[in-house]
Order: sequence, then C-alpha cells, then structure tokens
Amino acid sequence: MLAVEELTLYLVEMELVRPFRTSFGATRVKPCILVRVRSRGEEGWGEVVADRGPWYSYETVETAWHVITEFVAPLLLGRELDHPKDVPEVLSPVRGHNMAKAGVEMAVWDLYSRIEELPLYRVLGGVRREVESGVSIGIQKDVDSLLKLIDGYLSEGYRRIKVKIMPGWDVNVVRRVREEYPDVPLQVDANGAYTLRDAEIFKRLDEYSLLMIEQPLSYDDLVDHAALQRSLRTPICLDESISSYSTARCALALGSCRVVNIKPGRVGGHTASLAIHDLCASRGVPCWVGGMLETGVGRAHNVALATLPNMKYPNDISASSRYYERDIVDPPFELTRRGTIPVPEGAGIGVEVLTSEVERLAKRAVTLRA
Ligand code: OSB
Ligand code: MG
Repeated sequence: MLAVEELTLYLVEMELVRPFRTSFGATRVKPCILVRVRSRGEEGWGEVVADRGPWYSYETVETAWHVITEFVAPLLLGRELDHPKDVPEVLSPVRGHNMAKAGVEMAVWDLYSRIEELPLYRVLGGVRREVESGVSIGIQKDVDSLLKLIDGYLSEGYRRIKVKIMPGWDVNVVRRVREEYPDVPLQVDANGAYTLRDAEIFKRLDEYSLLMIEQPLSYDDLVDHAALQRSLRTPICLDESISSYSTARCALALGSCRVVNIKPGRVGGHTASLAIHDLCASRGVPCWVGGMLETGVGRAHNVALATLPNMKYPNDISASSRYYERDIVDPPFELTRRGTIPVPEGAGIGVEVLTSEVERLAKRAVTLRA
C-alpha cells in the first residue's frame, strides 16, 4: 500500500541543440512539466510531454498545469493505492487530458518501484537490458543538409532513420535518401499533414521499402487511415490517432494501422501503455516507443517501457546529447556503438534527477499536499 503525500510540479524550459521542425511547427525551446511525488520518505518523477501550444495534441503545458493542480492532484493525494495500476481508475473522473494524467501516473510508477527497490523496467515486465535506438530528423532547409545529418547519426550508430515529411518535402526527399542509403532502415512521419486526396503521394512512397509511414492523415482519424492502409504494402503506424487504450482498440478493429507507436506520455501513462502493448501483442501487431523530445526523466520512462517483448522496431529514444546540451538526470543517456541505450539497473527509473538543476531551470513551481 502507498499513498501520495506530496506532489510538486515544475514548469521547465530546455533549449534544444538544434531546432526541431515538423509539419505542425518548429520547436527551439521545449517546455515540459516535471512531476515529483513523495511517500514514505521516497520520491518518484514523471514528465508531462505537452508542448507550449495545441499543435501535436489539444493539451498544452498550461492546460496540464491547470488540470493537475485543480483536478488530478486532489483526486490522488492521500488516496491509498495497492499498485500504480490503480492510478487511472482514481483519475477516471477526469476525461481526456491523458498527457496531464500520464506525468503524474508515471511518477507513481517510479515511486512504487523505488519503494520496492526494483528497477522500473522489471516492475513493468520488461525483458531487455538494452533498447534499440533510432533517430527522428526534422524538416531541413534542403536535402543536402538532411543527408549530412543522416550521415552523422548513422556514424554515431543509430539503427534507424525517421524523416519528417510534409507536402512539398516528401517523395523527392525519400528518393534522394534512398539513392544515398539503399539499405538503411528508414521510415517517414507526416504528423497528420495529408488527406486521402494525396493517395498518389503514398502510392509513390510505397516503392521505397520504408519500414512504415507514421500518422499520414489527420490526428484524430481512424477510418481514412484504414482505407489508405488497404491500398498500401507499407505498414501505416499510428501515433497521434492513438490517444488512449480505447482508440488503440478501435484502430485495430478497423485495420487503421499495422504498427503502433506507443508514447506513455500521450496515452495516459504506463498502465495504458501496457494494455495497448498486450492488446497489440495478442493481435500480432508490433509496437515501438515514440518520443516527445523528453528530458532525461521522460526518456528514462520510455527506455523502461521499450524493454517489453512486443516492442519490435527501433524506438525514438536517442541519446540525451541529441536533444540537450545538458540533461537533468545523472548519468545522461548515451548511445552504445551498437546503436542501443543500456537500461538503468537501479531502483525506479534508475537515474538520479538533478533537483537543483530542475529548480534552477524552473519558471514556476508548486507543491500540493494531502
Ligand atoms: O511525431 O513522433 C512525433 C517530437 C515531438 C512531437 C511529435 C513527434 C516527435 C518526434 C521526436 O518525432 C521523437 C524524439 O523524441 O526523438
Ligand atoms: Mg510521430
């Protein structure tokens, strides 16, 4: 049994080593909310992956701050829990806002694992000591710049390249990358920038042996994706459209995708991620873990989740240095020459959160108690 006695939120801004551009906009400084929960002299950390504005999702750091302080924290604080899997039920009076809930829920998983003195990945049922690392590359000013970046990442050891696409930056880019790297594991991510009227573009992309095409159509669509998937050999992978366990069920029932990107920060946390993972495994649908430019806290949670058996592709979990000059965890995440990230073996997320660094970076903080 445990009960969260104290919950602290930090609004933090981290400058990226290079701006990250997608079909929905560019990010230079990534804001996030770090969540710390305390019980019985232990603490646990989580991260809310929402961005400054409602571009990837309707949630923002400010909606998450509001929903956690006004609704989520009062439901959770002082409630007796047998296990972190109880958290979603406790938070169920709040509809949606899965990013806000996830930051808190994952902090409770870390807390519980530390109390049990077990690494989080083992508590989750993970089976790997290292996870495969891919890299997601934003839209560049020209293809030569992109090829140069790809070259650098491949020589660092990354096992898979993901290229962001949007109308005007798609087939020609993929053709040039394939000419240069005929065999590299390659996928594209449109972040919802196309419609079924662009079927011709997907027919052409279908010729480049891509591992998958991620979120080609609208962020909340499942039906058009099912139609597009029927017309393609390349698997469609859904990201934005799978905002919860329930939407994952719908996507599989409709045949909207053949691969699922699980971001625990998007779907409500680890409990929902495990349920989606197990559902996909039972249907023979492979998964992998996506990323949201997390700090070391969110990254540690993603690494733990990526140790599950049905994570069958390289993950968007790159080294800390690919995102930030200085991460807020110790040690920072580093890439092996094999293109993997070793899974921390310490209790909980297995890395130390540099609290004084978090407090220095924090634009705002609040502590709530039972
Ligand atoms: O669509 O996967 C995405 C980053 C921010 C928002 C959405 C996405 C991404 C990425 C980067 O692709 C993944 C990473 O953290 O490395
Ligand atoms: Mg994506």
